[in-house]
Amino acid sequence: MISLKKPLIVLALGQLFFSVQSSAQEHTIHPLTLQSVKVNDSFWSPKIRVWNTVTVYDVLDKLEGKYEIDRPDTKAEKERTGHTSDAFHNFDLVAQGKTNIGQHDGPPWYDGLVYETIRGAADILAEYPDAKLEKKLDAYIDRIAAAQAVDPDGYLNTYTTLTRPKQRWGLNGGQDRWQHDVYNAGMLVDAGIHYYRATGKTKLLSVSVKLSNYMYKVMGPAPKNNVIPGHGGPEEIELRLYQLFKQHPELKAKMGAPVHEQNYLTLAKYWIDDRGNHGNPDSTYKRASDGSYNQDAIPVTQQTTIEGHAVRATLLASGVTATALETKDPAYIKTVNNYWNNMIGKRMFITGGEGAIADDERFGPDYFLPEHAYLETCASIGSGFFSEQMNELEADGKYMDEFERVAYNNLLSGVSLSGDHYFYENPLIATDHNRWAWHGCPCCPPMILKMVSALPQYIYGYDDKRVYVNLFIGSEGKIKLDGSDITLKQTTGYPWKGTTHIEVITEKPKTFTMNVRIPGWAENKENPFDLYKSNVGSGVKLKVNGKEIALNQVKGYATITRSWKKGDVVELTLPVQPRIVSVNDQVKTIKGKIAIAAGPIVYGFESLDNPGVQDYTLTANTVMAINYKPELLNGVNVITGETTDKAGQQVKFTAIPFYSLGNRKPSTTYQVWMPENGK
Ligand code: FUB
Ligand code: ZN
Repeated sequence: MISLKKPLIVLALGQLFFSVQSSAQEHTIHPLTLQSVKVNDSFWSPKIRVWNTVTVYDVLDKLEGKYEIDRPDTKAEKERTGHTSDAFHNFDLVAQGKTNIGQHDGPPWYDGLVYETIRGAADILAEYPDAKLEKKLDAYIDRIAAAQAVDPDGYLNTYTTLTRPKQRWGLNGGQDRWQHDVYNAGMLVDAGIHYYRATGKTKLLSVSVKLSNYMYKVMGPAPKNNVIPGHGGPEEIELRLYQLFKQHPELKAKMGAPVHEQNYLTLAKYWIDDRGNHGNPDSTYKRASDGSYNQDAIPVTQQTTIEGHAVRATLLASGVTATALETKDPAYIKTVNNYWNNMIGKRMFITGGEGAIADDERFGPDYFLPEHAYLETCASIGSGFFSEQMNELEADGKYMDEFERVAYNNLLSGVSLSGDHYFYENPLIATDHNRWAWHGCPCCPPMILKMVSALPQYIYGYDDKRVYVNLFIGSEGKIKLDGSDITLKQTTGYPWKGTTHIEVITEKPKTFTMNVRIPGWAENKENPFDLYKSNVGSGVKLKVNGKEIALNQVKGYATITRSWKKGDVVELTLPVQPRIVSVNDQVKTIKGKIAIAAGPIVYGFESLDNPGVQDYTLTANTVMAINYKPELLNGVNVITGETTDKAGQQVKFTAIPFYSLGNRKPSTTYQVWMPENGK
């Protein structure tokens, strides 16, 4: 049984098409716009259909309070208030001018979860127009704008207004770490940007501008107030607001408020640089330290390890990386490398999970990787966003290896195959671990929506001379490279099969470099720091137009430079076959245990297929078979083999992808790591 040691609930599209692809610089990678990628993939497309038709509506309905009670926390909340928690009702109360009424539905960050869901939904709309969804979102946006309109400064955080209006931003004895004023504001701005990019509509963006202007006015070096976000994330978003207006100055006139985009960059940098600066206790410019929990014990550029609340830490890390990309500040670049190296080299779980410790939902110490770890879905997603940003900064395939690990494992496990039940914790061993319909702290479903809707952008990338194939997902990506329109068309059976074809479509022959990521696991480098080890032999092959070519690798990518003409095809073969993964000797918590993976997918053993699994051992050189079962769990590769139980009896085992565990009844007992036979 999973237990939370400390329950956290203390409760004109065409114009946009190429427009963000203009400032290419060598060796910083740019992702594509959502409108320039179309996914058509046997693994992802059916899932995307479920997320677009079930999950996004499910999350919005549940945020409206339409959820089944299947947990003690949602039950207790309903008993306390007499109703289910409706996030939109909070906005309506504020719009009616209510304040200080001691009543607010859901956690203080409920507004933020609405905005995050709107961001995810906006990205869905950018790829898959859906008039019904857009109408629904427009109606929510009207209610949000109405709530902001009652405040002359444009302030908006329903929790603070309804329960402690004198403590905006955590000032006057409040605590932003709890109130989430700045976090919620950041998520609002993010939603405004994404909704504009998807639909061209500016209402939510204008709300975002007013709120950002207000934050810029009240937060900053003295004589302003010493305020940092009580939860990382807003740093990256204010930077995005700055970038949006830099790219589209014509938008400023539509905001109904002044736009000085430089202020948003200043604010983002202030929120990074002010961490660790608690002010002189005798001055008015002071605040309580949020400690390492909120990455605030010491200045960011002095932080050499990734610490504290794992969602806060990974979102801050992503924000510092994005700011480093913009400013090229060497101190930021050094810091984010330190964060990433520590996270991936010493604290990451085999499924891409992050945050070992339930208490405070924190990163644990180095090499502390217990099977029962907490591993919040949001933390893994935060680390995925961070890794993607690192790849944009450093152009090194190892970052996308770790993005991919998250995507195929700890991200997908967070949502049921039916698309309407969710995991908060994703431990590597569990009994009676069930996805829930709704949670007292339902932060993970909106994060899942944000990541799955953004993911197509990261399949390809480009700089001024090169295109990058980062992920193996059937798709078409349109790239403007050095003045030429290039389309890359990918077909693949990945992750179940190892062969991918990438067709180049270009009007005229053009010389450029195509960088194709070669995953570390395919070359016996399970982890760049040897935190995990595996050996799948040699099976990577690369062909151009049917002819094998030498693997010329630079920083995790096979590079192919030639004059490309329409119809040229690159064929990549990766050894997607079962492999045994072991762990670095420094990891005492899973000493003597091994796990199974194939391609990017980590496998687990569910008691339904493996009665008595708790007594199994595994032999490192066991012979394993891998077969696709279309009728099982919406179609998965299953790994089978023979081993012995602790009594020495021969037993057959069946392993299924980690992400698919817990989708069948009645079994929800599973484990990933197995004691190695003889160890
Ligand atoms: O604080 C908002 C969200 O609630 C965090 O990101 C989650 O970890 C949960 O604590
Ligand atoms: Zn979460």
